[in-house]
Amino acid sequence: MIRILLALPLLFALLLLHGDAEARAFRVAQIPNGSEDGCGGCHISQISGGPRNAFGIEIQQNFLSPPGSAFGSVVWGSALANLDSDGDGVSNGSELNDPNGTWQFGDAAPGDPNDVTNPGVVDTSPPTPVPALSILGLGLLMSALLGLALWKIRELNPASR
Ligand SMILES: [Ca+2]
Repeated sequence: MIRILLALPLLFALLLLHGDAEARAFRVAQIPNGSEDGCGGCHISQISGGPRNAFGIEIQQNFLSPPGSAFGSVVWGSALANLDSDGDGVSNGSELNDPNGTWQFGDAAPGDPNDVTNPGVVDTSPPTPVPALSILGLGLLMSALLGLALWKIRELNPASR
């Protein structure tokens, strides 16, 4: 029993030290469509947290109330929505379906959840639609190349006719 009592302060200190990178699940509900990426909205891992991504670093440094508090709340609004934390050319608000930062804690998730991308990860931007003419052009090019290849094979091997 005494060993357990002696170990408790050590365990508490370890939790405090480790806790800096731990995801705080309550913050998921403090950003629009936060449940789409879960802890992965701000951290590398969607499940356990770990190191913060660019969006998580932005919030940790500039958008917590009280500032820098381990138990602070996310300050979601136009200032955070207008930034592009991951530098992919799409604002945080656009990635989370709230481009103007008008969503408030407790509101329904805005927009179509299928349009949500991670504001802390560059390669999760919505794919740019490929124009139909590009697809048609690529198809014609591939057909022409295939026809040319077949013609060349027949020319080189007359027995295949
Ligand atoms: Ca972005």
